[in-house]
Amino acid sequence: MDSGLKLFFLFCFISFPSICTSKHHPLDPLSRKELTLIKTILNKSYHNLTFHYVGLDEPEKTVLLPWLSRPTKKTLPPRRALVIARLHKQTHRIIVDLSSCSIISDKLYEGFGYPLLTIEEQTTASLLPLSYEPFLDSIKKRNLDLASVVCSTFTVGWFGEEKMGRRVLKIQCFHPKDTVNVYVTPIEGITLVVDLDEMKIVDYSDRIRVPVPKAEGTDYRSSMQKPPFGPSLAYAAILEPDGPGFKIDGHKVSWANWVFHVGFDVRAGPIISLASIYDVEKSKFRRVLYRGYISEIFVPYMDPSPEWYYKTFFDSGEFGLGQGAVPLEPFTDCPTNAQFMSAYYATQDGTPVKIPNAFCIFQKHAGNVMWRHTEYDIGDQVITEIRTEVTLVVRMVIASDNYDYILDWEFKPSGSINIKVSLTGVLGVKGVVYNHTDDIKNDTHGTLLANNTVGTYHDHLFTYHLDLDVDGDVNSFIKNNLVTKRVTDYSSLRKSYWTIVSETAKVESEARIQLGLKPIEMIVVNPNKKTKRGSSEVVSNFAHDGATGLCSQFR
Ligand SMILES: *[C@@H]1O[C@H](CO)[C@@H](O)[C@H](O)[C@H]1NC(C)=O
Ligand SMILES: *[C@@H]1O[C@H](CO)[C@@H](O)[C@H](O)[C@H]1NC(C)=O
Ligand SMILES: *[C@@H]1O[C@H](CO)[C@@H](O)[C@H](O)[C@H]1NC(C)=O
Ligand SMILES: [Cu+2]
Repeated sequence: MDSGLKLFFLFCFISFPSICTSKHHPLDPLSRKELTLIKTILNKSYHNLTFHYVGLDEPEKTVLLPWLSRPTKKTLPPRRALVIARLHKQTHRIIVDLSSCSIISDKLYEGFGYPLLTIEEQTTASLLPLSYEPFLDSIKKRNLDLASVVCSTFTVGWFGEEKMGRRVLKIQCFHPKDTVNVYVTPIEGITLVVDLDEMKIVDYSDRIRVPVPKAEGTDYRSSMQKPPFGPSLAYAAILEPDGPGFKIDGHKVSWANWVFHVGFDVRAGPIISLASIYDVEKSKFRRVLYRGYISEIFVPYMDPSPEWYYKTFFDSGEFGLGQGAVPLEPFTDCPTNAQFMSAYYATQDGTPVKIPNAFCIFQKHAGNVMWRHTEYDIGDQVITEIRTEVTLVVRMVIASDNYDYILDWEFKPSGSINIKVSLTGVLGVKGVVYNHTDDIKNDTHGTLLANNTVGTYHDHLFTYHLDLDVDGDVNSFIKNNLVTKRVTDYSSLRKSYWTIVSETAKVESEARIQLGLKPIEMIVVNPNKKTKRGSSEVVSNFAHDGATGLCSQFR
């Protein structure tokens, strides 16, 4: 045993008690200390490993549930990390056990696709064009100022290739000369391809030439705005004389009738687990959601041209929502009454990075009414009862290139969880020759927004992983179809009415739904728990009105 190894064991031995005698909840994200430990463990066994994903290897539900019902040290699931790393142009899935400081398994990943991009490799790749001769020639030919050129990296999409190719990114560049709004100044027509494992340019094309949009009036800094959009908009302070109304204990949050766990993952961003709501009649907490997070955001642009066809981004799986989380600014990103929580992720060499204020948690006083009733029908009395709506919001903001996503998990005392996504930021635009809609000859696949500037049609499609545990983990998914009944036998004066026709999914494929304008109600029930009236006791209901509401009704 060399002295380095001895030192390492010592380190492990010393760190172990504080890490594992566990003030940690089994679902807590990896701490700074744990990330450092993982880096140390892996660097002992591998050289030149690049870390693309380091996260909690979450205990299986079947392992976690016994701990939940009897949270003792004996039932505490082992604390493990999953590391996805690149080594010699291959992808490894490595499981590290944090209590024994050992590598439990290392499997080569032989499937299609590649791990998350690291921030470092994207930054390095985006600088390559600036010293690439053919690119410099193209910039000169366009009479552009090299000092103003910045480049950005784009994933290449998948178009049915069956063999693994090279791990490549495409690069396109911008010319933000008199603006900080980079994305409205595309140098259209130039595309570079970078092999990330070699970190060099392997393909180059300068296909078309169009003017770089002038980007006049697009600087978004508030100092550049005129009222009412400029700095003159008033702020408001929220007074909570009785305190914030919620309690944070590690990663566990309790508020009103709710308790839940807030986790963080470099890929998924925020993870809400074990959300339970207090049943006053039964004097106990009953679980609603085992685990929920965004599993993917798909952003395909609707332009088949060589410069745009490949823009079919997976913002979570390719770029990492957690990796894109920004430090939230008190008083602007979140109201004055917010409290903040930090997050950690590992860089390409495994070093932990802190995202201060990655989460904010606050009571939202939106001026809404939760419930009310005015009753005139009791003799001379008029009864008016009003409950003001106060909700609890857990917020994270992800900056994903030109876009900023505001992700809110909003808990309501009524038992609803409102999952909200707001899209903001700046547009990604395409440079065109046209200055007026009447001049357009060829399809631009978007809307002409300014001279030489088209906002390309595209979608942002959000997929949520929602493992609902409605009062236990044996649940059913039911589709309540609202079906029109015609009255043809003159048994009623009504000609038609609607009724509910329920379908319970027996296998997962039966739960697939093509969302459209058909009125359906999607509910998750616990068929084993019945009310005194015989209906399923707890119901979760996905609102189907554009909002991604999730309400739990304890009937
Ligand atoms: C479009 O406007 C730009 C200035 O924004 C100008 O340089 C260019 O000549 C105009 N193109 C046409 C076709 O009018
Ligand atoms: C329009 O499309 C045609 C055929 O694809 C092409 O030859 C031509 O250069 C395009 N014109 C412009 C202004 O983009
Ligand atoms: C936009 O293009 C039109 C037509 O070519 C031109 O008259 C106008 O000056 C341009 N606007 C700007 C802001 O460059
Ligand atoms: Cu968009």
